[in-house]
Amino acid sequence: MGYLDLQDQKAFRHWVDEKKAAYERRASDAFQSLIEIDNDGHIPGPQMSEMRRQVQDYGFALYRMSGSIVDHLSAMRSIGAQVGLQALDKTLCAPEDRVTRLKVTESGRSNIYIPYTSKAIGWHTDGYYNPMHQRVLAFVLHCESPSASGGENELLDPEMVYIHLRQNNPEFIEAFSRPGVMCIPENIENGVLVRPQTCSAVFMNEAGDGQAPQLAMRFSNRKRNIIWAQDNLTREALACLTEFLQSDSPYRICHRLKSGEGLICNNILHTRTAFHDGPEQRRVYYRARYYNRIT
Ligand SMILES: O=C(O)CCC(=O)C(=O)O
Ligand SMILES: [Fe+2]
Repeated sequence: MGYLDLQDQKAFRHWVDEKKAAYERRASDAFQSLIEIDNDGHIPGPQMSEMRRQVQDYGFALYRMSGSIVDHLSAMRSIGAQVGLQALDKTLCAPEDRVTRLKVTESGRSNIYIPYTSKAIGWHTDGYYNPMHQRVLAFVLHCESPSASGGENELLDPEMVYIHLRQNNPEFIEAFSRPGVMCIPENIENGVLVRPQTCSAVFMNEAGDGQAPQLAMRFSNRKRNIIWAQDNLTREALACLTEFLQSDSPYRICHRLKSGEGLICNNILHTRTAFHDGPEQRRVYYRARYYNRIT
């Protein structure tokens, strides 16, 4: 039982009411849209409670470190550790470090991943191509230095997407809960298998036995390199989802991080707009991915 159970309409309706009430609180003047923390990343007690509350309500929280910051990287690691995030994702690009420095790569390589360019990135959750035993359930995105212009992030809580789809047609949830609904083909670079094919559901409940539901989502709106199940229900579910992502929903939050600001989240949907680096104003972000959630 619980609000992710399609049979339990009562729990679902109650949860929808709670989620909507949380967005009404967001609109009030008292709402802390940037939680102030110390310049070494330490999160004081009241701010910690607020951060956890916001992650519970919206899937994410934004923080701002006050004062001059000596070491952005260690501050960001400390932020993750304080909210209980431990297992850092080993990415293709930062195998030894597990925290990725995102900035425009100037080398002449033709197959640079989009995050290392100044291009826009469409709606996705992080690590949507990861094998099932390395599911990215949370990430921290921290800004050391913003671009000269552009490079905003839009954020959307997968729980609001789930609600929208279920209210349109509960069968969309069934379609998106099938473990093979979305497949990412293997990745071969220079003849070497870097990653095997991965198939998964879009919506997963990460809760252990007896725990409250914990919705996780895997998604990318890229057209290339994603093989969707070829049935009508999946096609309709995907159309409904895509339309929602393109619409002006009140649950989408847009923010451009300034130096010392960051996003901490349970791997919510996000985008990035294209940006321009100036000669003395280059965008430098850090990104850390985790296999556990903020609870
Ligand atoms: O650069 C950004 O703002 C976000 C990058 C991103 O979403 C990613 O690397 O997965
Ligand atoms: Fe991302």
